[in-house]
Amino acid sequence: MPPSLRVRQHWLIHQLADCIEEVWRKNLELSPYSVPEGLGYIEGALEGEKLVIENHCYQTPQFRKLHLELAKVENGLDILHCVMFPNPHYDLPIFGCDVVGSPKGTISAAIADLSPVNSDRSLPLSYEKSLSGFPSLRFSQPRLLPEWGTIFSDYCLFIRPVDATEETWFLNRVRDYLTLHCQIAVTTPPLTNPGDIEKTIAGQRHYCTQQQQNDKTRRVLEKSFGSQWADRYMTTMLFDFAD
Ligand code: 18B
Repeated sequence: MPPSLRVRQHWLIHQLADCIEEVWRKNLELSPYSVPEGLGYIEGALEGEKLVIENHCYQTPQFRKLHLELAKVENGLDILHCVMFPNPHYDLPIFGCDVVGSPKGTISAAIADLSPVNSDRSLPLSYEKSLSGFPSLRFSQPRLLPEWGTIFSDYCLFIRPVDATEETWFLNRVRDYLTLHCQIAVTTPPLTNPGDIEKTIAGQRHYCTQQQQNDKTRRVLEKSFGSQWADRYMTTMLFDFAD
């Protein structure tokens, strides 16, 4: 195994990758997750633009898939992508995080959320109680969500951090969201009513079909791997759901 991509990535991405794995290890019982054939470590270079992708996946009793992905376009883009897909037998939101930047330069997008999966788009009370008490952060460049972004909660952070201070605020808030999420998840009893389980499955399906509409992600993947591959990757690796 070559050293993890993160050592060649933007500071914030490196820190976030370490932080996510640390919170997972500390709070959850991780088991291996088998990544679809050939999708663990990937290099693509159509149009001469080399893209390297590194996937780290786990599962736990409460999460059917924990996915941390690091990606690097050799001419500059650094990407961190993370999604925690709950086991649909638990009424838990979906933690997601996406950070896009250049290794030396700036971060253009930093997004993190605990996204609801029920039809009225509310978070379980335990989350609401804690999150509503977090002090608000005044980032100087908030960003507007795209049209498909109706899946995100009121606690969604979507910003362009302008300096190291704002990058650190983002990192710390992600750590707080993750820690809260893991701590609530391990004490949440499973659902017993088949109708409720159906609802969480439908909620995850909706989350994934919305995320699959992110043309900015699709374009980066298409440039290096072609459109068929990009489509397969977005539906089987990034945002898969049970039919
Ligand atoms: N994403 N992102 O994960 N995306 O995967 N991402 C971008 O400055 C990749 C998630 C989200 O404004 C951009 O505009 C690639 C998750 C939102 O229209 C690029 C991969 C979430 C936007 C990429 C990847 C999520 C966004 C443009 C696979 C949320 C803004 C950067 C490794 C939880 C979309 C910019 C818009 C943007 C790329 C959100 C290049 C290749 C989990 C909302």
